[in-house]
Amino acid sequence: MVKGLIFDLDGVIVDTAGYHYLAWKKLASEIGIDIDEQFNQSLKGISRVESLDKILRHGNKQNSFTIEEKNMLSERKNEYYLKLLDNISPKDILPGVLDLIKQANQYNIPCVIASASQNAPTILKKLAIKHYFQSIVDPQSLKQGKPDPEIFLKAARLIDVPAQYCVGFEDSMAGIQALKKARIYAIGIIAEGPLHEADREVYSLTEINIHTLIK
Ligand code: B16
Ligand code: MG
Repeated sequence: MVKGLIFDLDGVIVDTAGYHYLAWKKLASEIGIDIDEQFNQSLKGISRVESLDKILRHGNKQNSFTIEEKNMLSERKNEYYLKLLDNISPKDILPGVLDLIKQANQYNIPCVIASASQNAPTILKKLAIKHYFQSIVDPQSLKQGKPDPEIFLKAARLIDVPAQYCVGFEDSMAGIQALKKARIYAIGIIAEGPLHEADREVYSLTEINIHTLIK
């Protein structure tokens, strides 16, 4: 019986991976590194700092910048990303999301966001759905990113529901692994490729029936 719903953001509620990609590509090209869409897949669910480190390693420039310079590069990428986010609105909410969170609210099943994105509150406001969520995990409060289970265990604590009574929705491999380590039932939203480690794979949240979850 499910008593709490835990949502990843990018790739589950809204598809912002393309905007992350454009912003990283611009930043990377400014420092002489080329990234393609396939490489971008490996950045899904990974924090901003880790993403930059991966890009620098990809371009063999892992020792070319000081910590201060890397902070400036991350901030610059975020400025590019935020500019691109100007375009998003409720029409970008992925299929099935609104019905699911509205129904969960009706049945008093708390919903919580467990995203690596520091921009989650801004994005949820732009989508006009922030009020459906009881809580948002602050990714800066975490010691480890996904695939460590910390973010999902914290999400379950924030809504005061034991992990075994929660369901988590994720689109990244790192996120599915984190859910499994937290012993949370993992539903994988398939975009590019399969998420075989998930307990269940769906193409969109339209396939999720709240009544089946909570009975
Ligand atoms: P920000 P999720 C993740 O969101 C993205 O998948 C990942 O590509 C991004 O680097 C990360 O958020 C950090 O985002 O730069 O906005 O803090 O999938 O965990 O919701
Ligand atoms: Mg995601």
